[in-house]
Amino acid sequence: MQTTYLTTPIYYVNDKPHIGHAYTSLATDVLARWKRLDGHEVFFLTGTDEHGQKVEKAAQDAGMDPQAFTDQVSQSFRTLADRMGFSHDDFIRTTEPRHKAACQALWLELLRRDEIYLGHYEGWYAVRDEAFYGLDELVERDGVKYAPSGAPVAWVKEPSYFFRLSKWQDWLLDFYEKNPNFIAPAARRNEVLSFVRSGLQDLSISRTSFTWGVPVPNDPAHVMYVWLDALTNYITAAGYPDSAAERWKFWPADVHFVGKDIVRFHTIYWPAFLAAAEIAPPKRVFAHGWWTIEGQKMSKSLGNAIDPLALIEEYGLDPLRYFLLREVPFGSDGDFARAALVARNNGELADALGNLANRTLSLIQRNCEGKLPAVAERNAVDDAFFAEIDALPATVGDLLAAQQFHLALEVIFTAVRAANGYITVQAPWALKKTDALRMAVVLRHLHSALRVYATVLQPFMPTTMAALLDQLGVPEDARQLAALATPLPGGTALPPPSPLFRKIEAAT
Ligand code: ME8
Repeated sequence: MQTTYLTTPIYYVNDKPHIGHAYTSLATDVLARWKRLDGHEVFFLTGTDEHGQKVEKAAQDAGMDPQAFTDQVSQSFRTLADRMGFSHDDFIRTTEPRHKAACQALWLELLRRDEIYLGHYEGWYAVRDEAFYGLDELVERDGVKYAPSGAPVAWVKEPSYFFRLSKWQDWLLDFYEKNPNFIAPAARRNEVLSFVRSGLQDLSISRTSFTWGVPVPNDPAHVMYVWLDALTNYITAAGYPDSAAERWKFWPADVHFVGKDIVRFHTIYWPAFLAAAEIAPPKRVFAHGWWTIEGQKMSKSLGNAIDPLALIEEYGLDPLRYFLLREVPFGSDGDFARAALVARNNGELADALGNLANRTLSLIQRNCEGKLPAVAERNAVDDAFFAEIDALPATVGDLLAAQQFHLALEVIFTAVRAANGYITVQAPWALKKTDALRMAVVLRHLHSALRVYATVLQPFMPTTMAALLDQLGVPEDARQLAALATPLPGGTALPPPSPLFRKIEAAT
């Protein structure tokens, strides 16, 4: 069986989750579900990043012990994953013993290969990003220096172990060249290339001014730099350092989904650490864009961070999942506006898809005694209608393989609109008296089309599409992509339809 390994970033537990975190994991979930539908054995990993200065400080601010604090905040990410319907196979926490063991094993391997040396770090550090910056990257306002992310930086001076990153510069450039799909989208790839070409310096990979981290083996005055610790999670979960582990077959990861803020860590440091330990690098890193809220940056100080749980409560889970991936091209920045969610829900889900299903299934109830008409021949008009539908699974598969979620939804809904055109022109309600045979054929064709839409939309809207497939009479073991090749037998009894989506009143 083909394997697929997909990951989300592991999220910092300094604060509770918001819509940005839900977004990255949602995209990963949709691809994981699609691959399973396509017969792959999937390993989908998510989790929380619990060490480092930023989390330690958040625990102090909350007046809590860091472990108790991370236990609590990590749980809120787990709750989010459950409420968003994510289908992850593992939820990793970096404070778990398995992860500490993997980090220490990787460290010792790098040390053994002379990829690490002890030195002294002096430079700029942003706790908010947990990142080191060169002076040339900073801007100064009112006497404070800021990183490009907007995070303030502070001068750090402490003994530190270094990773020989500079040594891997040429290897990295060669790797990017040979693997043009490693970094997507192209704009991000170009940024990384120019950063690496401008020259890499060795990377500080331990800290001594605080203790909340994985202790460096044989030198416990140092804790590992949180990004070395965090990135290692992707191999911890696959069983590292045990290459005989059951899950090691999933490595290298097929796609690491990340936001554009953390591209450098995933596409420079991570493949370099792995190459230095002679571990295969991941196949692809996709960096999506940034959500703003009603035109404003989401921030703690503005207090406008959107709680996904409240949105689920307000609009329902599947309309939210649909909207997030439909509204904005995956890779671009986007704005979260409630009016846009309402418009997509009402126009595309309730009107185009919901009404099509309801009209078709109601006619089958009323005019065909609730039984699915037999498989029928296609005439020329039907052939034209089905050309697009027959190609849909392959087209959607190609678009999802390129992480083009919005385009996948666009082609599916173009096909749904074509079916609305077909039902209007064929007017099966009028055929009842004039040509009952053709009426049955048209309804059967519409049913077949709906089965395709529901099947390919399952990864995006699992609950609602399960309900639609129930209404279409598709047995649970016939919901894979491959099952589309086998038509349902004519005469299958269909339950009376009920509405799939509700229209949302726009706020005035
Ligand atoms: O960076 N729009 O964790 P983090 C879109 N622990 N996506 C957003 C977003 C927004 N406004 N805000 C956050 C870390 N995200 C590290 C990762 S991985 C080995 C370690 C998403 O809690 C986006 O995916 O700051 C971003 O990369 C991630 O949350 C950052 O989460």
